[in-house]
Amino acid sequence: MTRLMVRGVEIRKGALDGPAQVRLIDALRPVLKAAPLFSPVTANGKAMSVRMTSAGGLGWVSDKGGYRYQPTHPRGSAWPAIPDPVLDIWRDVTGHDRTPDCCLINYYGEGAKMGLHQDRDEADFSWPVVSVSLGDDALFRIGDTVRGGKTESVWLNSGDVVVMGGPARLVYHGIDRIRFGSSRLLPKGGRINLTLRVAV
Ligand code: MD6
Ligand code: FE
Repeated sequence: MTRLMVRGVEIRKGALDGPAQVRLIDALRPVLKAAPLFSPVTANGKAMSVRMTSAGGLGWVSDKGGYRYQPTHPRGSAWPAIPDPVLDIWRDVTGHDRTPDCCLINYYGEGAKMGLHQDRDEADFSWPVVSVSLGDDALFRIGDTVRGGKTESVWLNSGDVVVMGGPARLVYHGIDRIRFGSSRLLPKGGRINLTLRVAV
């Protein structure tokens, strides 16, 4: 594993080896079955190209009513528990025993991307946000804590772990594009990104 620091964000390249990535996908399969991916709509009525779901006590949703953490999937059921291998990564990386409230699961199919944003719907920014990349390569753009600042981009590969904490907790970031079909981890291609957050 090599540690890269990009604008204060820690990128652990190759943090998870192939078998660990397969174990994660296996652990996510029942989660996706219990809480199917859905296409969130932003407050201005546009559908996001990324499909989402969550695990944990709280999930992140966005719809006409705005975006928020809530205890149920849009279909009304409680979110499934965060799988143990995912919690192990959180503990490993943060050293904290407090488990995250939310594991947001983002799926990028061909052409999907995510605009520059800050993760600021959580109550306490002293907790880091930890993310795990699985599947296709993605071009991750990292900016400043204010909109419009200088940005730097880095390719995230399957098995990379990103830690956004400390002074970089509120930097703008997004995914410009993925290289669809670059990985064979997911049978139908695409990319899964998990983000672990303490929300309340
Ligand atoms: C993605 N990641 O990798 C989008 N947020 O698909 C994020 O939005 C993100 O990687 C907070 C912390 C780490 C991240
Ligand atoms: Fe984010």
